[in-house]
Amino acid sequence: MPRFRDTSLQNSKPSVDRKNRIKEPKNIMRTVDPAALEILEYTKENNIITAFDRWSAQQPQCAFGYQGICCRICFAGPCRIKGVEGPGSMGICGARDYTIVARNAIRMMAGGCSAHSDHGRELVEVLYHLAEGHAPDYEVRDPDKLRRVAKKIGLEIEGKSDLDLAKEVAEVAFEDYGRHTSEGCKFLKANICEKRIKKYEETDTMPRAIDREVVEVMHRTHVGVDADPVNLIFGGIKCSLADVTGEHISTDISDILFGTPKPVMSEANLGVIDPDKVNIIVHGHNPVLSQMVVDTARELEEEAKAAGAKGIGISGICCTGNEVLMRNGVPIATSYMAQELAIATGAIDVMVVDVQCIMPGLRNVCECFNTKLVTTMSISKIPGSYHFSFEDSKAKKSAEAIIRLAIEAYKDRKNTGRPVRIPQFKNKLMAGFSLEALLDLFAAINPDNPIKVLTDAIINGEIAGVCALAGCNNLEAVYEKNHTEIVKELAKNNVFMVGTGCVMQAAAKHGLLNYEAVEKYAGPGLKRFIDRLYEANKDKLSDKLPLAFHMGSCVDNSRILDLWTEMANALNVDVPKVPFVATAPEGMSEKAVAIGTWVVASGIPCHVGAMPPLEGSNLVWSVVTCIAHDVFGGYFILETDPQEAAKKLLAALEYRAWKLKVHMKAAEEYGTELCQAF
Ligand code: BF8
Ligand code: SF4
Repeated sequence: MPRFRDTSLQNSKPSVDRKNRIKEPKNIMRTVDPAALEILEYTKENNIITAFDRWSAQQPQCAFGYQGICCRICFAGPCRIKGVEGPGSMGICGARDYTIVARNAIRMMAGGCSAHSDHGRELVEVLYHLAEGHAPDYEVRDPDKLRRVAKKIGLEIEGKSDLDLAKEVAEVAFEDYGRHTSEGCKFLKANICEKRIKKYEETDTMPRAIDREVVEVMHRTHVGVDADPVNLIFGGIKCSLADVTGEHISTDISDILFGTPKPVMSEANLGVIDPDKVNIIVHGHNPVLSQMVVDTARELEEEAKAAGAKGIGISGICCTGNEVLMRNGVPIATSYMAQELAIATGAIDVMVVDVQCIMPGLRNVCECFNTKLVTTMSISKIPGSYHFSFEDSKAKKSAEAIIRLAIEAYKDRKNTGRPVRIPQFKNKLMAGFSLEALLDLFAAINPDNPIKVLTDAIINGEIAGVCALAGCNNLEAVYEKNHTEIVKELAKNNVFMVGTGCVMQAAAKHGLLNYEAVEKYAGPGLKRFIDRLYEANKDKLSDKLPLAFHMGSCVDNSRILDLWTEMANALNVDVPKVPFVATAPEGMSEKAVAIGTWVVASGIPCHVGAMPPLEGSNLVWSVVTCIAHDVFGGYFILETDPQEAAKKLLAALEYRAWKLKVHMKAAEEYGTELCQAF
């Protein structure tokens, strides 16, 4: 770990111990979101069970599982680590706490990698089928991005048609899933700096192929294979770097097929729902589905009006919501933890879902309100819901059928006079900041070297550094409390923030993604920086810039990796020297575990605000919070208190900015190379 000015922050342990972490477990009103609170009052009165009730019913949760020392890898178990000595200190096979914790953790990484990468594979397949003429409803909407991506991964682009190039890009991507040699994944190597490539090669963490690394994790964690916690964790890192490869493929191909996001205005929270429209919520992750629903809805608007509705109202939840927000300005209904509460407004006609973060509990709530729940992917079905198979060869037809189902459900809702209750809370937001869009803003100030606008602002002390906001909701933290408190605290301390996923939906819902938030919360340096960016770009922006910059869905964390890579290259250092931190204030999913791990392996301090199951092994704990820094330059900050977390993030930024400036000054004064130590 680096040495901070405030030595009290040096402690790698969280400020609150396990027993005191959860306050009032029987109170289900665990949120600071006023819209969610209003609906929770209603669900409570009417005995409608949601995640908030189920979380409370699960308390207290099993302490073995919570700490990661329950092993169910073979059915001689389950085994639990019951003490520090004797036979009870090991599983039946002799696995120690450190083996069990490390094995469980890297299996989570493999789960995350599988989810992100299979999402990416769907996109590669659409691109490939499009090039082959078998996906007629899709097109290359951003041919410039296609050429940029092709060039980056080493393809010759001159004289080739879009479709020919699309096919070649898809083939390279397919190869990244199943290569048999060990030269490393192309979509990873093309997007990281030379020094990181060397680091991963030296530490044997360069992924060979995405599928292979997932399989290897499953193999090495099988009963009686890898028992060495450090070796296991390095295997997990390799798999997590395969995860970011899959994420990068997802982002690049989504941009090629659906367009690279540009700044766009919208709104967020349940108040965006208009009861007089045919209301469809798109939920899940894959834009292959949601973008088609959005495009098709525009064409069927008249049918909805003929049914007596004002039109078709689409809103989003989770990352597919972020995808269509970024490219079309589709409003955000809410985020992961409140997905059932959106249904409990009574105003939703169809919720259409694809994959990931879709609660099975939705089905019962839909039943109460006659909302049609539509699954679309063969690997993701929910008993009792409708299933409309979504294949890229007939994507538009499926989208039309889903929208017509919603129109029928709307008529039914109006005929039965079903009451609706829509909390009147929503906030204006600006999103759409792909890396291209961000660099475009910087280019208005420095056209020759746009990224220098950001790095200079750090070097001259105007801003403290950059923080990436990412991740989920977890009721261990009060819903959206960690998110909002951390954003406000970092803003006050002049941190430039970018972000993805449910944390950005929280920020949007709470009015933190607009200029009013800059006026209210930004420290003087950050405000000056954001104002300057706006002044230079005001001709092309429809509003002033926001407090934090929404970069998209969770796979779009790849855009954030590109941002720190640009910064590292501009500063002529490796990533661990860049004043950049990350936080998942309410992390929850396996995907978040994989992301956090590649963030750390990239050389970035990464805070997680809900406790991952690691506390059962001091050894593993010290590897991820301390030793990781020595090897990769990044490390985990595991801290459940949002104010303490903000202090630790700020300390990490202060340390990095200070050290970078000292080294830059020394290099200048003595005419030496810039010191690369971190
Ligand atoms: O991929 S932030 S709860 S929606 S896992 Fe899920 Fe977490 Fe939300 Fe998006 Ni990401
Ligand atoms: Fe128990 Fe070992 Fe089987 Fe795990 S792998 S359940 S520790 S016997």
